Amino acid sequence: MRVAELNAIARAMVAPHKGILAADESTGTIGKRFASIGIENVEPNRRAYRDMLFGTPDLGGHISAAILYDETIRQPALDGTPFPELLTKIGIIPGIKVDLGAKDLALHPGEKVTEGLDGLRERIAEYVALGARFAKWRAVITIGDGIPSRACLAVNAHALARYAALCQEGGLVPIVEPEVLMDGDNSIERCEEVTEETLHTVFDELAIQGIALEGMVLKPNMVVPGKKAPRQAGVEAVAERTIAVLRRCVPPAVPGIAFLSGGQSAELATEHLQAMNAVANLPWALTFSYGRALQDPALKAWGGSPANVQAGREQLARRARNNGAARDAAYSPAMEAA
Ligand code: 5MM
Repeated sequence: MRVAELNAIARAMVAPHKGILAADESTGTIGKRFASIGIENVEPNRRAYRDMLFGTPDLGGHISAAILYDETIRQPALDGTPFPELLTKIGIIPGIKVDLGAKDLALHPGEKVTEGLDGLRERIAEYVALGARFAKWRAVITIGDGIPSRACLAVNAHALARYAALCQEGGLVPIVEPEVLMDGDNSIERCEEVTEETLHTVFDELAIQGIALEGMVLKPNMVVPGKKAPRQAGVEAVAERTIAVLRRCVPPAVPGIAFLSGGQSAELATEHLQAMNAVANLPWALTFSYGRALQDPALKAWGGSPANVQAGREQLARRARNNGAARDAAYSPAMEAA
């Protein structure tokens, strides 16, 4: 596929008023989400849950694209329409998580490397035939004593770039997701340092492997202190440090940056996005590609019961609307009451 076509898809993924719904939880991860509301992790429940999400009226008004998991891209909605077809009909671009998860990195205790490159060319061809227009691969970087190591950054950046090359060759826009986790007790300064080194390493490797930056979307973490850090940071500090790091590392040829939420509360993730978009003259579109921060309120309201489908959809619609406003720097917390 030509770079112009990849670029058109990437720009549509980060279009004004809109962002990306990350609904690509693997079977293990969705099991943890379901456990939090006491429902069983079986195929009919996963199908009913994704049907609840994707059936939200007017979802395409604020959701540009949805990331699916292998099971979901092959699954029909409750009315029998395959999920990718249902999404396309309502103006949402279907995409697919193609990594096979983060595994322990040999000789580097406490660190991970994401696997899934073997056979990826063939899997991409199959996903294109199933309707996918973009893909996602997530690398996980942990902050701790003496980590991340250079080895961890190098292997994860290399894998991200090889994945991105296979995607572009096969006609999919790669979402490149190097996630610096926010689980520890580190300071915001340390997160800034590690995020900067991670992004530099990733963009070096993307350049080495010939990736067309115009045909990709970056999905980074925001620069935040670890969840267990004694000193938390205000919204403005997070926005300033995140923008500063992105300006140092991300070439303006990249059409858009779609943040992960990483465990932030739903409303805080929206406030952070708003504060970043309030900064003038950014060289890229800045939007959301949230999983938990879009889905958690809907998951809780739904609770696994068909009687609560509408309640769940109302919660997802609210998060999509408010994050869509933050994408345009038009959000205020007062909108939560509306
Ligand atoms: C939706 O969650 C994805 C989970 O994938 P695994 O099942 O492989 O762990 C995850 O990659 C997600 O797309 C991003 O981390 C963004 O989600 P959050 O919840 O951090 O916004």
